[in-house]
Amino acid sequence: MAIERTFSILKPDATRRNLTGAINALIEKAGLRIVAQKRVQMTRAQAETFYAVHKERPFFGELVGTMIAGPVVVQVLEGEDAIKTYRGVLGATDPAKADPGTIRKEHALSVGENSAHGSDALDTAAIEIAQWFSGNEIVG
Ligand code: DAT
Ligand code: MG
Repeated sequence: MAIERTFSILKPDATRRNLTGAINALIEKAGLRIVAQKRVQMTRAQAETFYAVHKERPFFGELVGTMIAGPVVVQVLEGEDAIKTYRGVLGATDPAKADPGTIRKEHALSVGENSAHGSDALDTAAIEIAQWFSGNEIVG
């Protein structure tokens, strides 16, 4: 295992319900350090680029609409095995299938409004971090 960085988004359903602190507490409890964080309103173009891998999926329009429905908090998380660790903290994509104690089990509303995003691999994490943060905004 190694110290990694992963990219996280606290989605509009989380900011709308004032849950960013509760989610950050779960992130920090898992040993991940929030080394960059900012609140932004995604544009439609930014959301479409971010989720381009899903553009042929039937839920793509709903997904983009959900991501721009309100502000998000974009983050870089650092720690041991951060990508896998954070996917574990997130829980399954569908909150009904997520384990107790995970962000999605405790806070998500539905598959579409599932409160947070986490990168799925080292290469996608690097791409996603670079999309949202310049190097000097990340302070480890
Ligand atoms: P994850 O966010 O767990 O990596 P994913 O990459 O498969 O999941 O999908 C990206 C997001 O798209 C997911 O967080 C919520 C949305 N999504 C996925 N499957 C969906 C579905 N069947 N209906 C509606 N939204 C869906
Ligand atoms: Mg994904």
